[in-house]
Amino acid sequence: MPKSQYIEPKKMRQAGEVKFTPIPVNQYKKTVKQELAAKNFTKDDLKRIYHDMVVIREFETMLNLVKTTGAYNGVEYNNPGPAHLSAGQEAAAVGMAYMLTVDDFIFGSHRSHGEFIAKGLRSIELLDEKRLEKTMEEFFGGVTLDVVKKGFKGPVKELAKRFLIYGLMSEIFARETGFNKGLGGSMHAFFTPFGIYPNNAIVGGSGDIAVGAALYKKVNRKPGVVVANIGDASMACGPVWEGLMFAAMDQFNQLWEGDMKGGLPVIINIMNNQYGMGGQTRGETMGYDVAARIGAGVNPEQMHA
Ligand SMILES: Cc1ncc(C[n+]2csc(CCOP(=O)(O)OP(=O)(O)O)c2C)c(N)n1
Ligand SMILES: [Mg+2]
Repeated sequence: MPKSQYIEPKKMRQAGEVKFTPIPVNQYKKTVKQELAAKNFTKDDLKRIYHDMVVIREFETMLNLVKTTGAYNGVEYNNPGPAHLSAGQEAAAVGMAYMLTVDDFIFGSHRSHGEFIAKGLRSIELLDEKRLEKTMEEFFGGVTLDVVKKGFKGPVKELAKRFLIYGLMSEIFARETGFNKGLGGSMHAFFTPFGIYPNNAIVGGSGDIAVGAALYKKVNRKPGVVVANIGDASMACGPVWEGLMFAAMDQFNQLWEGDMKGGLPVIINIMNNQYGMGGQTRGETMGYDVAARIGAGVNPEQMHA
């Protein structure tokens, strides 16, 4: 109990109102032409965005065909493991990763292949060739790299893309050459050299783990922010609320001192596809109407929602 924060009964019991400010929703309406004209993006930026979206879609199309037909492009394969796909959510994944650096961490859900690939491609874009080569060579003694470099002649960044896709695919297929030796699989894949922290089979599991990672970054003065990519239905989960409350604690602003003053570097990114497993969130299983409303009650900044 901080003695410096005296709670004055008279003031606390004064009549008043709790006020909320409007939360903007669906404000982004620009076209590709407008973005180019405003010079917010170059043609190459936009091509990269589209490229990364297509890579994600094709990767998951491959998984879907393997699951449903036992083959992809004439190669037969049987994958008895899970694969929760995110067709239609590619833009959300690429947009999430677009401005991030390698120092920024992402955590995912049971449906996070897209975010994994988007963050991986973004990191490959940012890292220089030497560091990419070193990362691939040193990863598990180069077992993953050995497979992808066989017969490949091309730039290091292209090799790194093959490494990313193969490492994730092998992981989903429970192979030893996967990023986590096949022990994590679709829902627990990670590759920390690119700032990709684990996906999570526990719905909302990343909603509090990411807050812990943000606290780690803060108290150790590490650069970067942490993103929790979680589904709309996870907003009903207790751990997510614990994470939200922890991230918004007043003490960060009121009691922490010097360069430690201020909130945690965390972004709660709700991948809102309007459904959970047992129903639709809006109008049925939740009362929030719009997910961004949840931030409104958490602190006076409304979690910057
Ligand atoms: C704690 C927990 N409860 C229930 C489940 C079963 N489950 C798997 S996915 C899912 C729905 C998740 O919905 P949402 O968070 O909106 O993600 P989406 O599937 O829409 O991407 C549920 C309930 C689980 N994995 N973990
Ligand atoms: Mg959902």
